[in-house]
Amino acid sequence: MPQHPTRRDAPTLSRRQILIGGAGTLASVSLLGLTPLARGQDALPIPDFIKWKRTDALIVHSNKTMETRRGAIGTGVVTPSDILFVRNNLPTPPETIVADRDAWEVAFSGVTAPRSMTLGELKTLGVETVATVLQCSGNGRAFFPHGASGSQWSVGAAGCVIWTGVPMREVIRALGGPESGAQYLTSTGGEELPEGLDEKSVVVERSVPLDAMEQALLAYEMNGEPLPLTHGGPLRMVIPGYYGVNNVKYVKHVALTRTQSDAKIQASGYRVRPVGEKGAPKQPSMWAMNVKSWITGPLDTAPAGRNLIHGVAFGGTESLHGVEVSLDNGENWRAAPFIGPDLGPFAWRPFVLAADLSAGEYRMVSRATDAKGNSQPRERPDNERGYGHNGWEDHGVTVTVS
Ligand SMILES: Nc1nc2c(c(=O)[nH]1)N[C@H]1C(S)=C(S)[C@@H](COP(=O)(O)O)O[C@H]1N2
Ligand SMILES: [Mo]
Repeated sequence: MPQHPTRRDAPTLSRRQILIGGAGTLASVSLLGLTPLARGQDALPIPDFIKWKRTDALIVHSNKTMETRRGAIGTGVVTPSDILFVRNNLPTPPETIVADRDAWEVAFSGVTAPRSMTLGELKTLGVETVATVLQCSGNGRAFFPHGASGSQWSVGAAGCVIWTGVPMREVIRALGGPESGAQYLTSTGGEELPEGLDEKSVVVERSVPLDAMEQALLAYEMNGEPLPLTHGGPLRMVIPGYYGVNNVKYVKHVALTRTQSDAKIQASGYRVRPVGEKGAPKQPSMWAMNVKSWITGPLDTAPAGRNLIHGVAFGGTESLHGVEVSLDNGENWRAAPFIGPDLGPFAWRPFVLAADLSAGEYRMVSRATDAKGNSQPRERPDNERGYGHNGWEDHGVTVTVS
């Protein structure tokens, strides 16, 4: 049975989170049909578009956001599609867009010979498979005490997924190469935008530095199956090692651009800034992910004796050097071996530490280090929107052994 979140997993909402900004914000939230954040997340109804999922493995935060329960991850490397988190900014497009997948069209611009291509044609250009961690920028937001606005993700807005798709560099080559001066790869989502709202304020359009193109895929399969509509089918941009938002679903336009998109989601959204400040283009954008790990079991209680303490670790755009586990909130650390196959630098690695535990209360934490020597810090990186949390202390679990 999947475990229910502990109190640390589901902190009480502050007044600020319930009010989410001023009157203008509330108006646009209701226009988009978002369910406001509410207490008692477990009581929220299961939206139709995720009825195919194992909903007992998910925590539903709104009708467009749901995360994987900490205890549902298990010790396999790949996150099954039916427990993977979902984060939609807009209503999910209709099933009709996956009725004839190969007919899906993508417009390419910012290249020597700009034109549109169908998915059928794209598939003739090349194929590659990559395993990546898909993680929302705000995964861990619930641990910030200042009440960062947005989905109150604990650890479950992340999964390790195998993508198959067309390498972007092959597509650009087929189109005669980048136009001179191109610096960013800009992808636009294909959702129909709600009427009456300024397009730039709602469109999912993200720019990443052009060198990310070397690894980028236009993915049409996820975990060996046609990409589900929920996760961006028929076609999605995958930027290995980058935060979720850059992995644009239902991608309909890919442009090599001199500047970053002026869409809100790029210009002021997903910008790291001090608590209390507004987002602006000069602040760091949520691009490459940082090194991170967390324990996935045991949770809450465990029997005295031998226990297997397990979790997941990843290095963002770097491969991992290792991971350590502490049973006393960081006083003493022990290296925890990885298990299972290494699916490459962008995948996560499950780890397991065997420990003989006597009765008592344990604060179990984990700390990963990447190949460049970057380790998870103890503290959370305080910032207005609660992005990029990889502090090990908040991510620990308290386990009563008896
Ligand atoms: N077109 C489109 N792409 C999108 C989004 C979206 O709402 N629309 N959400 C982004 C965000 S913020 C995240 S975290 C991931 C979530 O991917 P998933 O829903 O497949 O788990 O998709 C990204 N790509
Ligand atoms: Mo996200």
